[in-house]
Amino acid sequence: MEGKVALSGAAGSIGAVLRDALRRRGWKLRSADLRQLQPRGADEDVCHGDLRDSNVVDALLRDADVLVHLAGTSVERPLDEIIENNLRALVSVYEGARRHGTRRIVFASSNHAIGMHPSRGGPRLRLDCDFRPDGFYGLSKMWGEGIARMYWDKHGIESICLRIGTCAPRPTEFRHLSTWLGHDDLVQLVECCLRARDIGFLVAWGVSGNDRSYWDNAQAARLGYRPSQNAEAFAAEILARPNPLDPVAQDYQGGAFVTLDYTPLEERKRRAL
Ligand code: 15L
Repeated sequence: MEGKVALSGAAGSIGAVLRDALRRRGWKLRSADLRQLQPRGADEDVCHGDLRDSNVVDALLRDADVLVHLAGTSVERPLDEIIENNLRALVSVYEGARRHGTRRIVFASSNHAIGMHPSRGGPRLRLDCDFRPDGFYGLSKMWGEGIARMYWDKHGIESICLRIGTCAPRPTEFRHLSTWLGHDDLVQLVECCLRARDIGFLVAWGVSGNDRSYWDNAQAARLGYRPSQNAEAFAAEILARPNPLDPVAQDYQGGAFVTLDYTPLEERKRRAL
């Protein structure tokens, strides 16, 4: 699978890392974002616009073997915005993949699809754990993984759903000791997703080799991803600082997303009286 790679959301924080790194590694890119981009060389062409529009999707997917789909709302937002950007736009993208015979979509899912799992006391979560979304954003990633599954089963479009943790140059707080995905590992993981053969449908955790990881990637071994980064290297400095999360957020894997629009236990008890 060495043809052109379409990259949606190329101007976002993860997109910007991949855009440079994939080109440096010899991939030919079509980079897209809502905003107009300038091509960075002969190995890249660009397009822009709203992916709910099928003409924009056509421009994105024409002659592309594989799409790395990062576009969409990436934080908790009002439901209508999530529905438009993450639900409707994703159907539009997969319908485009049918029109263009796109072989594979690498879909940026998120740990927030499982964010209500407790952060302490259990074994690492396997990829077949229950969905426990921590908000509308997390719910939209369940939808995304569901769409990916359906378009493989019904239309033969391959997907790899990456449940990304905290993708950042370095971990900066206690939760990140578990959730961090370093940039080198991000690039390695995405290249594995581009190169792996006969994947069909697969879900993988987007996480570095953190000693304190919440997640177990054993079921995604056939991707060949071997993380080289470990948040533990930053543990001493992080542990010397206070944990910025409130006590409830500390109890759940989704961290601060959990306590947005959250009913505290005391209030639930009062209601039950
Ligand atoms: C995500 O899915 C978000 O896009 C990002 O903003 C971070 O909050 C990250 O998860 C995380 O959980 O740290």
